[in-house]
Amino acid sequence: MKSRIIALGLIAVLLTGCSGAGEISETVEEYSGTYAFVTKSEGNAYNERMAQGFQEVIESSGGNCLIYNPEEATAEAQIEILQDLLMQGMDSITVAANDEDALSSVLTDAMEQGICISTVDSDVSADVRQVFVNQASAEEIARTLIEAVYDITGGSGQWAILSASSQATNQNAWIRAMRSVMEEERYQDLRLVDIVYGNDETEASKEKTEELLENYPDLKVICAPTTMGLAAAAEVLAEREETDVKATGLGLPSSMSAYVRGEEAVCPYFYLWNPVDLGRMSACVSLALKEGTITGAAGETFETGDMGTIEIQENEYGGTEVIAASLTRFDAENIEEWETYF
Ligand code: RAM
Repeated sequence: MKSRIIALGLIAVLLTGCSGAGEISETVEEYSGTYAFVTKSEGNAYNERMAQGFQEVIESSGGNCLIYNPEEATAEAQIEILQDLLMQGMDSITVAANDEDALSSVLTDAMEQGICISTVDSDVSADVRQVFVNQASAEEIARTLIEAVYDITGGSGQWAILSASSQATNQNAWIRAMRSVMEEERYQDLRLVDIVYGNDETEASKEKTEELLENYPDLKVICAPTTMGLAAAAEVLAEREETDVKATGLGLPSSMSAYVRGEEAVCPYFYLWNPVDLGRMSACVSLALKEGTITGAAGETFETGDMGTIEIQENEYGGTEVIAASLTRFDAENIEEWETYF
């Protein structure tokens, strides 16, 4: 998983592309076109790593890459950027959505203009994108996190979720999946007492953590399925020497290394996939959509160099997806190995 270089084969392809220009049989030596990537928000190292992977593959393949980081993790901020991109006329747009439905209108316009549309990290509704580049299944993420909560609490007691924004498609899918895993017999003594939203902002997430600690004196674990939230929760817990509350969730090794070491570690362990690889996979999808080697239909395949031949699958919430990564556990043993990568 570490630092993969995707050497996209510069192969002969039959160009059909999203523009629906008809079938032009042509041998291309290099990819071309302009590929925009819209993250959830600025100031989030996870988004930067993902964009870095995307840019690396697009540019090394001969494409022009434009990265946009909205000022806030809101649908409104993304819509403004997307409207601008439509005026400029892109070949491809990839977005990590802050809202499942609110981008529908602008993405419909984009598709009507013949722009290739894909999502990554956080999806929109299936009819306004061709394919979703998913980090891992919601079920895998939910099961892994609930099992961590079970383990760290000792199998019983109160826990809470510190999420990102309340509209984020990925966060809501994971929370839904967590609720369903929680129904299993094994987890009956765990009590989810609250779900709070820190909007992927450090200060807001710290405030929400403080509120949880105040409102639930018997709280044992805060599970944050967001890298910004987990780092903020860990910071608050580390500052409060008297608390026994622990944090776990999805985090970046680079922002969590201060919190996983030692017996009193506020975060015994956490999980993530490689965000750079997620961005690289997303770029491969955008290139293949643009060149017309795929349309986003289930069963289609495309080449990614060292990530192998990838097959597009049905997505459980509609439309199709590519599963890009798998979860790695990070703890005191392996954090040093990873913290310089992402
Ligand atoms: C945050 C974002 C992102 C999520 C990661 C784990 O940076 O909310 O969407 O996938 O955490």
